[in-house]
This record gives sequence, C-alpha cells and structure tokens, in this order.
Amino acid sequence: MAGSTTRTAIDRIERPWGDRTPYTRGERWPTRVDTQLAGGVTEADVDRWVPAASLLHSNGDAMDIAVKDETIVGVRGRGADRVNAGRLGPKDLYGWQANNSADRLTRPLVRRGGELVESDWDTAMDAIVDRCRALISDPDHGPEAIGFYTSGQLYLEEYYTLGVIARAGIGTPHLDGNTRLCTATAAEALKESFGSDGQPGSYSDVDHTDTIALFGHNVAATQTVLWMRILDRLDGPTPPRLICVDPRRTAVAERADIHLAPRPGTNLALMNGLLHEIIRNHWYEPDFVTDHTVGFADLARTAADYPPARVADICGIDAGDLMDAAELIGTTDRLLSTVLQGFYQSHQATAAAVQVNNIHLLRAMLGRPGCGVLQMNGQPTAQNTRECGANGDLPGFRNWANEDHVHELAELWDVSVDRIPHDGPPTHAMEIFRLAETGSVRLLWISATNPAVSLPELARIRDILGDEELFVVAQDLFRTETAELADVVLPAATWGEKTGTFTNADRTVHLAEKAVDPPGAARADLDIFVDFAARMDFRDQHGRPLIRWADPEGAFRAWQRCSAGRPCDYTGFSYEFLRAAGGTQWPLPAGSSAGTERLYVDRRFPTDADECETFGKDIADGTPVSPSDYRARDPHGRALLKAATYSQPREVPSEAYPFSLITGRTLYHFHTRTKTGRAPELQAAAPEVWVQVNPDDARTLEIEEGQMLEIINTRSRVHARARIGDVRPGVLFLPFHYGYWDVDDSAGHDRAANELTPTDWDPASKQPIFKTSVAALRKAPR
Ligand SMILES: Nc1nc2c(c(=O)[nH]1)N[C@H]1C(S)=C(S)[C@@H](COP(=O)(O)OP(=O)(O)OC[C@H]3O[C@@H](n4cnc5c(=O)[nH]c(N)nc54)[C@H](O)[C@@H]3O)O[C@H]1N2
Ligand SMILES: Nc1nc2c(c(=O)[nH]1)N[C@H]1C(S)=C(S)[C@@H](COP(=O)(O)OP(=O)(O)OC[C@H]3O[C@@H](n4cnc5c(=O)[nH]c(N)nc54)[C@H](O)[C@@H]3O)O[C@H]1N2
Ligand SMILES: [Mo]
Repeated sequence: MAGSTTRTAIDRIERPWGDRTPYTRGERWPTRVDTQLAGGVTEADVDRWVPAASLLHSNGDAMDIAVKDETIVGVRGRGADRVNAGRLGPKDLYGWQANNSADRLTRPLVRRGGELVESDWDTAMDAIVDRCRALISDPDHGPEAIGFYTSGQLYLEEYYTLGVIARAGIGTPHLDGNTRLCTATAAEALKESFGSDGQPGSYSDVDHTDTIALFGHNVAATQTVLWMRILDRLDGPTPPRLICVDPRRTAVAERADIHLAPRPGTNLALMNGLLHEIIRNHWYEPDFVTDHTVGFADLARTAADYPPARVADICGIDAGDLMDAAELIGTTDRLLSTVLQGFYQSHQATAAAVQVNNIHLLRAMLGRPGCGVLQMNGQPTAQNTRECGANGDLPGFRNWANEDHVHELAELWDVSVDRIPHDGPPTHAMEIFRLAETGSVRLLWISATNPAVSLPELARIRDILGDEELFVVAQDLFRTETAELADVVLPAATWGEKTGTFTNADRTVHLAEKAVDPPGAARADLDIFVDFAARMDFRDQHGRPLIRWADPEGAFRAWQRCSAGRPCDYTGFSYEFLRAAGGTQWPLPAGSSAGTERLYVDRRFPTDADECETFGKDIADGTPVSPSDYRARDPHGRALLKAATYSQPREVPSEAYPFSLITGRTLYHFHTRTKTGRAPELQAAAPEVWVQVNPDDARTLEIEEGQMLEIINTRSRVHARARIGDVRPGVLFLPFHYGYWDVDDSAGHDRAANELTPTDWDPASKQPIFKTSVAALRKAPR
C-alpha cells in the first residue's frame, strides 16, 4: 500500500467539496485549482505534469498528473478546462495512489492444476487463441460460443477496437459492457425520446438555470465537482431552486427546496403525477408540442389517471409537496434536470426516465442556456462504450435493424454484411451470463469490470464463473474476486500508464496521456486487443489485416471515420486539437473549431426512420416496435412523447421481509474499491460496510448506532453495522462497494450487497434492478 499523501489545502475527506466560490446567473464559474501531492513532495519537486481526466466517475474533471522519478506523485486540476475549472473531488485527489500499489498484477496468470500461476504473454495469449479457434471451428459451437463483457472504464480507442474484433473478426453478437448495469437506461431513454443516444444538455446549464431537479441522483456524492458548481450557484446572489427525488435524506436533499422521498420503485407514478399537474394547469408550450413532438394525446390520457392524491398514496409522499414540485417545474423559466441510478436501477426504469424527457419536451426546456436534461452517465467512459458499440449497440449510434446502417459498417470494415451479426439485438449482459450458465457461451472475456462483486445475485455469478466448462479471461490491474475465478488473468495498464480519449456525461472529450510506464509486464488494453487480433489473423475481404492500427492515435482515426456524419461526429477532433483545446464537446464535424454546447437547438431530433438509432420499444414491457410500424408513423425529426402506467414492483415488502432494500454508493469509494480501497485516506473514511436504517425502525427493533446487523432475504444474508438516520421508514440502504479481496472471508460471503439483489432487469433497457428488492432485518447473532 502506498504511503499517505500530504494536504496541500484543507482536509478534503472532512470537507469533500472544499471552499465556495459563489457566482451569479450567467457568470462564468470561477476557477479554483485543487492539488494533492504525495507526502514531502512540493510542486517544485515535480519533474513533469501530464494531462489527463478523471477515471473515477463520469464528470470528466480535467487534471494534470504529477510525475517525479518516473512515478505518479499526485494530481492537480486544470483551471482552464470547461468541466471543472480546476476542481477535483476526493476520489481523484487520493485515488491515484492505487496505481503505485505493491499488489498490482505484473505478469499474466494461467490456471494450472486448479491454481493461478505466473506465466508470460505468449503462453497466456496462445491459451486464449487456441480456445477461441477450437470453439469457432467446432460444429457444435461456432463464433457464438464466445462472449465479451467489457466496461465503462476503458478508453474510446479500446472499445472501438474490441467492437470491430467482436463483430467483424469473430462475428459474435455477445458483446456488452458493464454499462448495462450503469447507463443502459440513460441510453434507452435518450433513444426512445429523441431517436438517438447523446446528451441534450451541458454542464454550463448550471450557470444559467433557475431550477435544478435531481431524479434519483446523489450528485453530492457521485459527481462531487458538479455538486460544487451547484453549491456555488446556491451560495451566489441568484440561487436556483432545487428539487431532490430520493428516498434518503442525502446531502442534496439537505440543500433542496423540495425533497420528495418516494417509496423505492414508485418513480413512474411520481413522474406521472408531475405530468398530471403540468398538463392540467396548462404549464406546457402547445406550439412546441404540436410542431416538434408526437404522442401528446396518449401522454395526456395516461397522466390524467395520476391525480396528486393517488400518487401521494402510491409513493408515500405528501400530495402538497408533489403539487409544489410540479408548480416549480411547471412555471420556472429555465429547468435543468438530471437523472441517475435512483431511476435507472429502480423498478420501471426506462419508463420513469423517459418521463423526465417528456417534461422538458412539454415545456420546450431544451436547446437553450439553463435548460437541459442530463440523463447522466456514471462511469468515466460509459459514453464511449455506447458510441463505439461495445455496449450491445452498433458503433456510431447505428441501428442494427436498419440494413443500410449495417451496410455502412460492412463497407467501412471491408467485410461481408453477413459477418456482422444483426438478425436480432446484440445480447445484453444479463443474457450473456445466462448463456454462460446454460453452456452455450464457452469463453467469456471480461475486461475492466468485476462482475463477481457488481452483478446481482452473487452466489449465482460465482457458480457461473467458477464452472469448469466456461473459459474465463479476466483483464485487470489486480487479483479481483473475478480474477480469482478466471482461467487466464491478463495484467493491464491503466489511467496514467496509457494514452487515449474519453467522453464525459456532457459530451466533453478529453485526451488522457501516458505519464509513466505500467508495472512489470502489464500492457495497455489496446495493445492486448491488437495482439489478440494479430494472433487470430483476422482479415478483411481483401485479405488485409482487419485491425490496421497499432497505437491509440491510429485507433482514434479509425473511429473518426466510423463516426462521420453520425450524431456523435468526431471528425473535427485530433490528438493535436485536444492537446491545444482541452475538453471539447462532440459533435465536432471536420472543419469546425468549437464544440457543440447543446443538442437540438434547431428543435430537430434524429428520429427520422433512416437516421434513428432504434425503432424503439414499448417503454413499459420492452416489446420492440417493428421497422414497418415505425416507418408508417415516421416522426420525421419530431421527438417522441412516450407514456406508461405504473405497476407494482415485483418484490414488495411482506410480513417475512418487511423492508425495501436499496443499494448504492458512498462519496469515498468507487465501486468494488479496487482503486479507492488502496488509497489510505479513502479507505479510512469508509473502512467497512454499513446499513442505513430509519430511526423509527431502529427504535422498534431496539437497534443502536454501530451495532452489527443481519440483512436477510430469500437469496442470502449480509452483515453490516447500523447507521441510523436519513432514510425513509421501511427502507434499508446498503453500499455495494464491499467485496472480499481485502478481508479474510473463508467463503463466508456475507458483506457484498449483491448477495441480496435479484436476477431481474428493466424490460426496455435490460438494466439490472439493484434498487428495488426486499429484506428482513435483525441484530446479528453474537
Ligand atoms: N463516490 C462515488 N462516485 C461515483 C461512483 C462511485 O462508485 N462512488 N460511481 C459512478 C457511477 S459508475 C455511477 S453509475 C454513478 C451513480 O451515481 P448515483 O446514481 O448518484 O448513485 P447511487 O448511490 O447509486 O444512487 C443514487 C440515489 O438513488 C436513490 N434511490 C434508490 N432507490 C430509489 C428509487 O426507487 N427512487 C429514487 N428516486 N431514488 C432511489 C438512493 O437513495 C441514492 O441516493 O456514480 C458515479 N460516481
Ligand atoms: N447492488 C448494486 N450493484 C451495482 C450498482 C449499485 O448501485 N448497486 N451499480 C452498478 C454500476 S452503476 C456499475 S458502473 C457497476 C460497476 O461495477 P464494476 O465495473 O464491476 O466495478 P469496478 O470496481 O469499477 O470494476 C472495474 C475493474 O476494472 C479494473 N480496471 C480499472 N482500470 C482499468 C484499466 O484501465 N484496464 C483494465 N483492464 N482494468 C481496469 C479495476 O481494477 C476493477 O477491477 O456496478 C453495478 N453494480
Ligand atoms: Mo455506473
């Protein structure tokens, strides 16, 4: 474990958001440069500063990495960048120490006689290649026996390369990212409403807005720098009003003018209630609705069934609070909304997220300063997984059901159209694991994700990954819980050790450059994929290598050609451009010099049948709309208003399991803690798992603060210490960060939240439902 860091300013564990720099509406957010360096190192000691951006959330905070004696010794925010104006959050200030951790993987591991043993690249790669070839040529299997499960934490260049390998090299439909657990619903909601993925809004909307509504988004903990920007507006002379929708009293809720704390899983009813009031009070823009949308009559009909009293009853909230929120949202001049996991991982995820888009469409709150929807991303590079088609879509936001789009790719890659699987939607992650369980997927290559802690129903996931019939490749920095179950472990370089680009939640692209060499024989993920393609000898129709690039810049150029003319057009970028300009928002077509602040300024949406990324689905039950049905009602550039009725969650509290169980995050840790658990300050700030319990429930069960509790349901049990307060009655909150790599578990498996979560997903986005299950609670037996 790395030594501890010195404070260069105030203690950012105690005060995560630092000092305020208040500003007023329409002003530029003031600069404040945050720095953190290793103990004893001063800025004068630093040999060089290497530009990068944050890889521990989706905010895309620009920073420079401090290098001394060829080692990373700290970070400093970039004051000139549009995203953070110099600020960094606690995870970024301290998390870099994980790079230097003594337990990094430095050599490939292969399983021999049941044990993982150190090996070399030739042995490890040949083992993978031999297995792939054998499966592809086996008449009982073929390319579909191979699956890839990747990440929202690699770089654009790596996803694009992996996508081409999977789709045009191997020809398997089984490629998805952990973005399925993360922002599949964001993508689906954007596609369903606007025709294509792509964030309409911009972080600069915070500077101009009058009202900010956060739907299931604990931004104070999860995008700390975006919250700093909001806090600075709140402390300025023209503070925006704030609405928070979250069953917990989070730091966001504490600052909110209106806090709605619905029962978990009732978001859609709440949203329909807001729409009911907006429509009944004529708080919408009839001309915009007529000229630029389709579906209003249907939406109005659905919303009419959700009067405040009924919604209050379903959601367990006060009808007056709901009406106040509706009036604020319905009458404000500028509205900025954000949506995240409280919606995306809850019951009726897509249907609820789409209603946020509907509010903005009804009120014409798009495409001008201060007005925007941020269907947020979570992971740093999730946007690129989606753009590059490593997420179960086709690259460049292309529509797998549109033969012309598939032809474009075939031409670009110079392969036959039939090589690219497109006779159905690409396989979603939960289905890939199901196919591994049933034995039809026989090789699963997992990169930059730790499903043995992050997927639901972990006992089942361990069984699948541990099955001898399944050949598992794990590509990671550390011996994670997943790596422990793998047949081959590939040691990867990470942030700071490789070059590439990535795109944050408001479409801002950054270039992150290599600062130091990776440890030992660890290699950049791009190099690993390129090496695999060469060993497999993938060729195009003219006999040329399928992957004709060997470095990040070459991969970036190949991607640029793929993005040309699409909504995410990157043709105006280059590494040189990014070095000079810093963070810049796509689309940036060739020849343009400034990024695109907001989409849909011209009120034209990419919904035309020839253009759209999807023909859409029923947002409630997931039934796809057929191409002919879509074409028959081609919206021709108008946005779609889609409605859905509330249904009860699959699991509701009962006598045996009286609590709703929700899961999520703490400010100090990132996911399965492979990085933040190795940063001493962050680990010390949140060393072990806890469960949040309402004070009334604690009183009834005679539970005291800090007491060890047992959370039980039909799937498993988890032990966690009580943290009493700040959650609505009848609800338990468990952070999902705590797996087993740093505890002596002896197969006890009793602390990961996902021991308890169900194998269940949203029918439209296929995103797992991590936030609507049930449990019983009792004091742990001694
Ligand atoms: N510190 C930190 N920051 C991170 C990450 C991290 O691990 N740690 N991860 C990054 C990633 S990948 C992601 S996806 C984002 C996630 O960022 P967030 O979505 O902000 O984080 P979560 O804690 O998962 O969930 C947000 C809130 O949803 C609420 N919630 C639960 N159920 C419901 C419900 O039914 N309805 C409503 N309205 N709310 C509900 C929870 O109480 C919680 O406060 O954070 C990113 N940033
Ligand atoms: N119960 C519950 N479960 C959840 C959630 C929840 O709210 N509740 N949230 C879900 C969400 S939104 C997400 S995003 C997922 C996250 O789940 P995971 O993706 O499984 O979590 P991470 O710990 O980020 O795993 C990333 C892995 O990639 C490795 N890594 C980092 N950088 C690199 C790199 O450059 N190359 C390679 N090869 N490896 C690298 C890290 O060491 C780590 O092991 O969890 C999901 N699971
Ligand atoms: Mo995520």
